[in-house]
Amino acid sequence: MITLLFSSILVLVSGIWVQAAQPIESRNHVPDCEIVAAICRMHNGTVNGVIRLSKQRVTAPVTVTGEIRGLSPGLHGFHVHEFGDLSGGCASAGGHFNPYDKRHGSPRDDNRHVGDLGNIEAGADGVANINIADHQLRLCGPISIVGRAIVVHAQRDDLGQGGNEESLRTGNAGARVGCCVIGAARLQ
Ligand SMILES: [Cu+2]
Ligand SMILES: [Zn+2]
Repeated sequence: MITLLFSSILVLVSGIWVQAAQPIESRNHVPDCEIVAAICRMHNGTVNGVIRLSKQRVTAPVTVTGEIRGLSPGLHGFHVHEFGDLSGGCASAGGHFNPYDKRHGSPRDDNRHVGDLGNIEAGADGVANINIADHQLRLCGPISIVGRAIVVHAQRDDLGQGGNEESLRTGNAGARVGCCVIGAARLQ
């Protein structure tokens, strides 16, 4: 009996030790978090391009890279919107993805929508090169952006600094000139 008790304590203690000895990344591994790359192909008339998203490690930011053509030169609001529903064009993508019920802001703010990626800038040729690294975006888990939409706006996002109510909701970025649904992709 004492032997049984002792061996069960030993099993318990060694179990705790094994768990503690695992590196943080594998302890945090969630089985449904296998998507590490995603893609969004935009083709809205003249506004088109491909955006790739990926996360190389658990602790790494999500990178958003690619090129969008056909924009007017200058800054354009660039966000993840709530729904991957483009049945009514970009309008049916809903508002900025905001799972924590925060206000609109800059990607550098803590108080921001998860979908707030700031602005992209098109050159005189109408091409915007995108190269963003963001720590709030997720490609898996309960606040995954896979299946949601990326929207590009006609105007610049004021990042919540516009001094009016709309600034704290949308950044006054105006019409939606391009959108696409974020889908799972092979990691490249
Ligand atoms: Cu938007
Ligand atoms: Zn926002």
